[in-house]
Amino acid sequence: MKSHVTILFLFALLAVAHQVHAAEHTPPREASRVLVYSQPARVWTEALPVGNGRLGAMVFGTLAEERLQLNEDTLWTGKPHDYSHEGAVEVLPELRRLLREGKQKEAEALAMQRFMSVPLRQMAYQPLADLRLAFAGHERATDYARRLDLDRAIVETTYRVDGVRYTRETLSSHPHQVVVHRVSADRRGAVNVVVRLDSQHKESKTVRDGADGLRVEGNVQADGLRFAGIARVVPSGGRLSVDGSSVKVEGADAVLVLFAAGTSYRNVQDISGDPLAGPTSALSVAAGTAWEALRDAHLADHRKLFRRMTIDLGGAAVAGLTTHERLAVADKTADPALAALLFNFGRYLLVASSRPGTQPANLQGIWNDRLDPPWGSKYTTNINAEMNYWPAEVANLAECHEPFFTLIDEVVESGRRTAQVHYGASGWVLHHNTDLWRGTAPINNSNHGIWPTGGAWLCLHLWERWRYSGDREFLERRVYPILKDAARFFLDTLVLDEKSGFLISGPSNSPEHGGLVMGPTMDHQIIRGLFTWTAEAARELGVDEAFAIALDAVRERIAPNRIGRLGQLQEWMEDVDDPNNRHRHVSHLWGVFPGEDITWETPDVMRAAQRSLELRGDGGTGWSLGWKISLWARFLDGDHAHRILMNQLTLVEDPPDGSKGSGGGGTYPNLFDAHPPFQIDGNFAATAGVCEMLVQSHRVERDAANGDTVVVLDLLPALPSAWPDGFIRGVRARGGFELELAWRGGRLVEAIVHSKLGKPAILRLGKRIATVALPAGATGRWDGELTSTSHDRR
Ligand code: FUC
Repeated sequence: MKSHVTILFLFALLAVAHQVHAAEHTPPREASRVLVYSQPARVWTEALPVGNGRLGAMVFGTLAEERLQLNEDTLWTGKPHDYSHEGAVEVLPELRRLLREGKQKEAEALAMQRFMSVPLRQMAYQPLADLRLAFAGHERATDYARRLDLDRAIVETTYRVDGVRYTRETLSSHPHQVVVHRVSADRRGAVNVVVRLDSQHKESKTVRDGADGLRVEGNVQADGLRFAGIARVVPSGGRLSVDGSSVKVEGADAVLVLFAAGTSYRNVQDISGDPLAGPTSALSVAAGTAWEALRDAHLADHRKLFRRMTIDLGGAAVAGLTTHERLAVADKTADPALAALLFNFGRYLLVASSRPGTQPANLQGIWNDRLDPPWGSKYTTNINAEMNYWPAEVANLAECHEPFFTLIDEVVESGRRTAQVHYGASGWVLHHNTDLWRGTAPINNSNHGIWPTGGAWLCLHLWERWRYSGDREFLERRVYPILKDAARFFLDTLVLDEKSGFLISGPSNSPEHGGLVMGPTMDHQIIRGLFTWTAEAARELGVDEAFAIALDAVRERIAPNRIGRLGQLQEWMEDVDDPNNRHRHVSHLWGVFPGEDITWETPDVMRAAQRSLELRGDGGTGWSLGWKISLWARFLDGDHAHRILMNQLTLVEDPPDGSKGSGGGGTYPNLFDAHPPFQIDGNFAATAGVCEMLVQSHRVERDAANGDTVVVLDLLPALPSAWPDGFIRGVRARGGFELELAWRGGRLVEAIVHSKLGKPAILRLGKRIATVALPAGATGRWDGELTSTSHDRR
């Protein structure tokens, strides 16, 4: 072990297990947990999302007509398709030659003709249907309130009409696979409603379904996916009548509207499924289940995930303000609970958009109201799709990561073909985007679509799962084979740069900046990472020693990070960074976060990376801001990270005319991240960023004698002065740890460490360290006083 000034020790093992367990059942305070509004949604980005991973609804809470805008996560344009461009590999040497000769435009033009995906664009995620519930006369409502309690995952709208108090509740049930909308009143027989169901798709039709339902069926395109949605109306008391297009309920005490949907998607290759099969069976169960039972099953299921973490960043002077109003004054009011609310909202969204067996969260999670959504609401892999999953392990929602692993399995298959057809290479490759059909070839434009390291970045997610879980079987079966083949692709495609003598990647680009080039810094960081993880995995599994040695050797020959004339980290091989450039992508800082190519072990490179970030400024699109939070956390500057988080909490509003707001990044009234337009990645990045500010676990100490590594649990590494008092519970750390930290006046007062795997670790607070040696399953507690400032550990 490296020698350290070990000031504290005393890591007492105490029987705190039951205490930790009891705490799991405490939801966070209301200001950090509940979104509150005093008006119905005027636009989609004011409506509130619910989701069960697969079925999403945006709830408007509108009075005369409630609208639930509905999605199902497998409804996309297109059909099974191989996007590779036959003969692409023939122009590869020419592309490299042109780029070496500085003929970028010629290279881009040639690539557009011969190297790009067929067709050039990938397919788009689609809306499915809308449920509309007409409440005659309710536009006269008073005492209106609308809320989303993140601990309940139920949108609730309450108001009075003519002295009657109405309550609407909407949830998307994972256990029952239905969206449930319940309307009740505090006077018997007061619920009157007309339910309609429609779809934006031209080729769709709504018909009566049995004695109490409506069914919409259609297809996205003639030879594409078919879909079906069924709404069943279950009144308590009153009269129900159905005609071809609506279900009418009069004089009921309460009404349940149950909605289920499906498509003909079976898997990437097969769209011959029966869209009605899933919804029919889900509804046959749900329609016979009482509201209370549906609700309670939903609450139990949701809370099992959501309550694994609690955060408190301090109080708020916001009593009586709506969430919309809190956002509007966020720059003038100390409201740390708003940051905690955004943190919790990110966890809520991951639970709602990504569950085992569903599609992974796309650019909009699962919520999309447009036939032509921004960027197709696809999976952009040069930052956005990965960002969606940044919180998955650290914020204790590991099972929500699984759909992303399945996507990786699928792009490995299509990516093998792209590797062969476009590069004549073994292994697999994914460029900067994929879709439901798992396209892997370069899309859109050669000036940014040809970026071969998307797949390698996905490998980091598999690797992180292993580091957090220590699941050796997962490493052996799922992680290693995929990493190995990703690495083989780069062994085959790295080329020698005569000028520098290093191996470089290319043709490629530094996403999405500067056009087609050879050797962008980001590629080299990712490939070095991939080779490191792959070699480490091989050694852990005791296989392929020669391959691991080869990876180590090649890794040393890849172009290193370079410091340029401005003291910056160079984004490219040449020192051409423009100090006035504020581009949203900070690709060359991948090595700082989420990668670990650059750490404080090499302070000069770390400082250069920080200089690059300073030059790019504190603005950006939603996701760009989200990224900068974690970057500043890794630079150990909590106040700067907090400043960026506050920039993200800038209110952005869509105009009521249906157009989309523009400008810098921020947050919509419903807390959705504003690129703008809405893009969910920034929400997830904010959650991950807060974790990174409070705990970091990417560093290891190496035992000089035997080479064993020990994880360093860095406590409050970037605590901002704006959060002097608080606690976080349930945050995970690499090496199989779960932590609970409490701090007061900016000083850590208690650290509770739960070890799942019984691995050793070093607790680190500033320059002080303590050794953790807990057996698997044990919990230890340190309650002395520790001081943390964000700079003293460099
Ligand atoms: C990348 C980004 C854009 C946007 C898109 C979905 O292309 O550069 O800002 O987030 O993905």
